Amino acid sequence: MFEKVLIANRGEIALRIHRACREMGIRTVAVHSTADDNAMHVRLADESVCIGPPPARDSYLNIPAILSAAAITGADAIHPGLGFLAESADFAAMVEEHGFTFIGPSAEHIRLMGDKVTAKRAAVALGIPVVPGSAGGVADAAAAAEAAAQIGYPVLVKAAGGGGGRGMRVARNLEELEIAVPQAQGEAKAFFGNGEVYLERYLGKPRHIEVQILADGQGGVIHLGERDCSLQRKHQKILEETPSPALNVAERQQLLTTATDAMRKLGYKSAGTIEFLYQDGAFFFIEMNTRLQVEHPISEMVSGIDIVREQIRIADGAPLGYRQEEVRLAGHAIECRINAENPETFAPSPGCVSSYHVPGGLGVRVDSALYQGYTVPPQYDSLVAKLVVHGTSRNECLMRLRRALEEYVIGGIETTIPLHQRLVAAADFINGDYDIHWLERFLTRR
Ligand code: MV4
Repeated sequence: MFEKVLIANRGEIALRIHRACREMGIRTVAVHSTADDNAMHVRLADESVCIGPPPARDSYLNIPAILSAAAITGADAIHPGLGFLAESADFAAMVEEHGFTFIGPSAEHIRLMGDKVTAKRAAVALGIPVVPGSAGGVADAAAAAEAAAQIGYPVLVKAAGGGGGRGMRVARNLEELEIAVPQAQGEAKAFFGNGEVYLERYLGKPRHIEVQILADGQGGVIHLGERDCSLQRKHQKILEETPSPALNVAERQQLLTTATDAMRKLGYKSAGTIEFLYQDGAFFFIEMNTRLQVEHPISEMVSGIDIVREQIRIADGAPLGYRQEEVRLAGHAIECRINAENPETFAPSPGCVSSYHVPGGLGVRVDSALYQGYTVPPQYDSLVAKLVVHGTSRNECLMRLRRALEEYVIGGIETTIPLHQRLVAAADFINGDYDIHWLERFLTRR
């Protein structure tokens, strides 16, 4: 097993990885920017290395600085966490070329899934249902028009290099398509340096449901159930839950076995998530995330399996510690993403945390790098805490979540806790009756 792991990240996820390492007897190296001198991930790590100034491109995205930090501290492996370099195939390859182990999938699988056109082609080959659409990219509006005539309107123009909704345009007819294609190409080129776009039938009211996979690259593949991530605003997830209130037993089984079988066929290794849109009883592959995800704790809460520990064991060459028959998914779990933002305008609210009280008790988990007296820097993501609650039933989980939200005190900065309190009191949410557009409509009410 590794003796020392460098964690190439910050905040709550760096802490999460540190905790898994500690429990495994692995020493940790934190890296940090000068904005994070006093960060909790630096304080808890066995060693730390400053890798640059506050802008992420000069520090948390600075590959030479990170590799140098690993070399001088004698780390065996590098965990990229999420965001930053976690889905950079080039980084994964360079880590290995420099003699360290990358705690994640192969650079080839990261690259395959990073391009949405090649990912979709792979999904088809693996027997995963995809949204009907163009066969690969479309070169221009004329080619798009031909594809759209086959698919039927409305269609969605998507960026091959994309994700997160950038370079996406809905077209309801030919006239709109002729505008949408060059617009999407321009935006895609500007954001991803890749102007390639493709077409899909536009689903008007889907849910976003994803499957958590763990695979050892030796034939061992398990799922840890699905997560419903439909509650989002501007492509930022706000609250996630498992199991999805939308699926019946047969649909769930079909979804989970399809995803698991596909990853076995692919020879995938590490943790991964397959994202689907679900509408009118059918599910369609949209993307695969080849990394640990923010919302992984809800899958841990219902399965009792430490996903980060399994990632580390797998990277070390060990077979999966579990067979599917040994995985028991019990009860219900919900995660509230708590951001340092105004709960109505979503304006960032960095600053000093003047008072801090964390909820606890049965079934309550808080993943956060906050502490009283800490100053949330303005340079990074506004996620400051994840409140994760488990209950034997969805109703018990909701009752516990309301109680935990009441207990949580984060003083001195604005947070989205009041938004979550409104959300858990909303009838549609209580009934599990929501799609990917529900939250944005809810936010315009009142
Ligand atoms: C879609 C869709 C409707 N139809 N594809 C948005 C981000 C990207 N990763 C996939 N996205 C969507 N793809 C088809 N064919 C609607 C969305 C979408 C969405 C998906 C998941 C979660 C939130 C979303 C919000 C708006 C649009």
